[in-house]
Amino acid sequence: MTPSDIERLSLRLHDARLARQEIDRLTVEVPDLGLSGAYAIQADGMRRRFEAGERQVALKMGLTSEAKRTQMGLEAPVYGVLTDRMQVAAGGTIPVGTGIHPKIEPELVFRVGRELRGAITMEQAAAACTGVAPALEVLDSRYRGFKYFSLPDVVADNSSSFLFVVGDDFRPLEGLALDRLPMAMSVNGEVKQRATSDAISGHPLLSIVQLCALLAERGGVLPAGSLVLAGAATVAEPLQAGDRVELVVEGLGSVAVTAE
Ligand code: OOG
Ligand code: MG
Repeated sequence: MTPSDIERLSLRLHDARLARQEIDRLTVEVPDLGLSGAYAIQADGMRRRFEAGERQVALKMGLTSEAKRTQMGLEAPVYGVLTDRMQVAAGGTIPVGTGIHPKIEPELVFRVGRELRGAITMEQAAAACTGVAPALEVLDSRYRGFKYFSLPDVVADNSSSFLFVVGDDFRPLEGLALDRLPMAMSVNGEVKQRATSDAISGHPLLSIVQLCALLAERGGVLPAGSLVLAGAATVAEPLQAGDRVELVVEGLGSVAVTAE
């Protein structure tokens, strides 16, 4: 792929997002897209958003749970970049009409106090984290029907990022059994998804380890002060205007949001 291919394809996704218009997956036109081309398109799409004044505040891991990989028919974890403009305050409202076909999923979010890079251990990841909180990610895909795409398609589309919500109350990691936290996501008072936090990468801190490894493959680092969404513990639920969604994580607290 040439630099002009990368720009052309990232512009197509960028325009689709702004116009709320579904498009065909990129691999229809470029069957041999591959992951390195896909991350280059993702990075170019983020360049467009940064040039428009958005600021990177978080990174997300995706497809870290078996449930999600099976739901999407995809095989490996991926990452995406989240900006200040994508963050919705806890207890706030999700403007579903600004997306195409949004879905919501239960997550944990870490705050990382210092820069992390390359091959790190889980202990190093834990030591760098200044807190953990419940989080909800609202996904959207620029692709037709939000389905039947390949890993490179998802990655190029910033791993289906749209909006995210983090709990107000970050807790220190000390004393928390991070891989044994019961998580329950309810929609309009009815629990729709349940899991234990080890559904996220076997241990949610492993998501940070994997993220650093994936970033290093393309010369990237996890900047100090970043939030990291560790990946959904369960499949995502469709989100409609009027829905109130709450995630309760036993031992950690809760976060809620209302769709409008
Ligand atoms: C890809 C993004 C997955 C997660 O937490 O697993 C993700 C998708 O499902 O479209 O964010
Ligand atoms: Mg997610």
